Amino acid sequence: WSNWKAKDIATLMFIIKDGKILLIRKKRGLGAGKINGPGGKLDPGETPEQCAVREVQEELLVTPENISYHGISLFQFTDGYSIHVYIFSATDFKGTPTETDEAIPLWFELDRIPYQEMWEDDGIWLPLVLKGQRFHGKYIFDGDSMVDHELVNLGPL
Ligand code: 6OG
Repeated sequence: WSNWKAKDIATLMFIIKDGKILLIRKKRGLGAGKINGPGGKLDPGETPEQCAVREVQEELLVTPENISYHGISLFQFTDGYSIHVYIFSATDFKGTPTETDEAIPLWFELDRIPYQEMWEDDGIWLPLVLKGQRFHGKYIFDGDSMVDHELVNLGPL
């Protein structure tokens, strides 16, 4: 992984408020059909946090507030594709989560997160987001299947 460089850089944002987490059913792009956090690829000149906010605005028409940075997840697919994802959470937001061309908003109780409808890696690191931890993870995927992973917990935010 030392000379590894991702093809794409992207973000994920998890809004967690009143004991619930705001997820999306993704309508297009990588992982279409799955449940995930809102997020997407970095635009030129944008910081990861700016991208994370913009993507939630575009996908759900809400603006996350009181944002924390949790760390990165690196994904290598066996077909050669790779993506570096910066992960954020927020404890508040402005606006009303609204369906768009890209996503359907879904709220879940924190003990009912639908891991079976999410990317396989989420079950490994999303619990650390909920616990307010920082972390770095690396994951190898063959299509939709995770074939290897390494996760380092870096402690509290
Ligand atoms: P767009 O195609 O929407 O950007 N993403 C992943 N998220 C999780 N939880 N696990 C993965 O494991 C992922 N691979 C990609 C990052 C892609 C979006 O999909 C996320 C971005 O938010 C393989 O522009």
